[in-house]
Amino acid sequence: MVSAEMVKSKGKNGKGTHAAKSVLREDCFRIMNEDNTVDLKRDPKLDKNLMLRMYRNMALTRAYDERGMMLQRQGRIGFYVPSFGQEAIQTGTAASLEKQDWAFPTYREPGLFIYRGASIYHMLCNLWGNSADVCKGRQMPVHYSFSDLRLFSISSPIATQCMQAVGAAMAAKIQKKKEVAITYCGDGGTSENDFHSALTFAGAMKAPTVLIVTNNQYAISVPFSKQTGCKKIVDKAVGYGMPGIAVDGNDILAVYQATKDAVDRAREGEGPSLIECVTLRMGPHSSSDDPTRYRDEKLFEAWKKRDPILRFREYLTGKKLWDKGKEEALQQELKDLIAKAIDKAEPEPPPTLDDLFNDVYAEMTPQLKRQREALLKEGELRGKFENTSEAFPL
Ligand SMILES: Cc1ncc(C[n+]2csc(CCOP(=O)(O)OP(=O)(O)O)c2C)c(N)n1
Repeated sequence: MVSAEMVKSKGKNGKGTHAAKSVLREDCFRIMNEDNTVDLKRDPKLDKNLMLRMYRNMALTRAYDERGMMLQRQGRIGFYVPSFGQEAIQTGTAASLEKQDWAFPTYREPGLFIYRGASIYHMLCNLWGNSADVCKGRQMPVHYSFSDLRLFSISSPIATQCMQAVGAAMAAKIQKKKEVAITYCGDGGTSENDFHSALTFAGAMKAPTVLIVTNNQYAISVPFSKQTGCKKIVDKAVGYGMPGIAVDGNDILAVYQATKDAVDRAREGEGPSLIECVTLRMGPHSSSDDPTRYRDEKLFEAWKKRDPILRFREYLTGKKLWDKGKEEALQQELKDLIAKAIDKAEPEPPPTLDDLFNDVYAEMTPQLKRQREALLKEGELRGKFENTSEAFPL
């Protein structure tokens, strides 16, 4: 098994092996060549079942995103955030974690949730904000939360999850538990105070945490060049006293290897790491955004050829682990799986008014009780106008 550090240091010698023209920054750690082959010496030779699981996860994430956007365009859900092009980052990092580890993701990591075992049905229930949703409709859509899978509820204010992850990592360290906390943020998130506070604490306390920055080159419409005076996010690692590595975010083998090394180091008490996964956001920021108004189309076309799913499929095909028949069967299976989950999730009833007040405290406070009673009364009164066009009080 090669390690990210080994290959990185060999990068200069091996330059010729992957120097075919790429839009990717030169400094990025990569295992796959631009033609999606892997040189024998660099091949991490991952377990076949692990690789097939990773491939399925990427394909399911893509299928889920496509369906999510479609549901929004059909007016069946209000909002969606796709993660097109970022499937290798989500899956590669997720695959490097153990069950006991904690994850503090952003809204653009559905593949992490899927890999760790979140059901598509429950994820869809979040999109509808219905009564079967884990949070009973009290979170934003696409802000999943699965505490049983150690997937922390997603924060809307960007980068706030970085501090939460470092706190969890510090707690694990104090309790002498072999648990690692991984967190994610975008290039835009690195301009937030929380990002810097998180790195300061993580470095100073040697917290067992891995900070993944997905540099997809845009924060909504703001290009990376306007985000920081630094050329690379990874350069910031040195200032906080931790190792940093930039990785080809569209090369799942490289993402997995770099994250696995960092997770292992954190678990062994060697402290935090910063990983910059370089990619391009291939879809809109969200279903409310039109990227064609600000996107560099040439860049988009160039990265389209580096689709992480296509690249990994070609690698697996070269290893005789995948073929056309298997691909067709998988696509059908995923289509059916999502359709079945939609059929079950869409008709679930909305949350009750009561749910606004439940689950906040173990015992409801007197103030909340009064507010609840007042609202239920209002609801009953409004109920009398059910057949008019007047909207429900919420
Ligand atoms: C503190 C804060 N400021 C602004 C916003 C509005 N906002 C939502 S997403 C976003 C862009 C984030 O970009 P980036 O961190 O690069 O992640 P990406 O969306 O590209 O995955 C902004 C500015 C917010 N949610 N929180």
